[in-house]
Amino acid sequence: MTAAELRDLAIDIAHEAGALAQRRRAEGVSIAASKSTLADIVTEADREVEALIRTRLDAERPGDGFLGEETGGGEGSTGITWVVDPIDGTVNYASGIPLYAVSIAVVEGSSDPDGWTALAGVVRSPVLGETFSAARNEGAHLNGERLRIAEPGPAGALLATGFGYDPRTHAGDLAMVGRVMPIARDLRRGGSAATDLAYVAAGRLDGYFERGLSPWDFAAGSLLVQEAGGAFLRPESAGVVRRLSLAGSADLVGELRKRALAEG
Ligand code: LIP
Repeated sequence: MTAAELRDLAIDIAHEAGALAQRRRAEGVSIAASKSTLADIVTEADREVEALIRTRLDAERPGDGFLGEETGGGEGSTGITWVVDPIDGTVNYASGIPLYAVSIAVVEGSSDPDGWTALAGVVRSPVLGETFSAARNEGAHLNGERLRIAEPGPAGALLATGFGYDPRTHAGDLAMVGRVMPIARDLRRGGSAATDLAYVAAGRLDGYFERGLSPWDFAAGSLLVQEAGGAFLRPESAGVVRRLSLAGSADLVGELRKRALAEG
């Protein structure tokens, strides 16, 4: 399968998965458990949506690897791995905030972000009816319209960020925000990294920065940004806990890197 064919399969699966998430939302959300901290919840729907995606892939791409937020996974025999966040923005989802998305990426070479090559990515926002998609060297699109990142205007960069589920990390992240704000026009905290990255690709946001993302949070969004002419960077070495993720134009990412990593 070509990258474009893998993208189209991911789009089809993400649409079905998004519809299921929306149905379960309408029926009422039940919290299944807390994970790393009390705030880090998983709903029954997260698990059910991931199971649906996995079942589709087992049938249509037997032999491929899988790495999902809820069930983990492993590498397959084909060298291709699907990296899946069934509902990115779970707290939004559980709270009735419509900013959540199904994120599906297809990578080759490794299931480790430092070693993989992303081939295709889809971020499906079911409530807003938006499908952000990209295939390697084929560009990024929103519902078929080609996407291009934006450059910050004279008022500064419109940025998004996020905070982890461990309250002990909040002071450090807020200090980082303080170092970055001098170049910002304003800040958004949307609650879904995949959606934030899709909005950077679409030129709705100029840039994004956050510590501590998991591979499934950025796998699809990072390719969207790159295929829309932007840069996605995780500047620190693999051993750093809660690594920093940056997205935007190459110049903005350079400025974000300098400020975010400056001794605070
Ligand atoms: C969330 C990210 C968000 C981040 C949260 C969490 P989840 O992913 O999308 O940007 O701030 O801490 O990681 O848990 O909803 O899949």
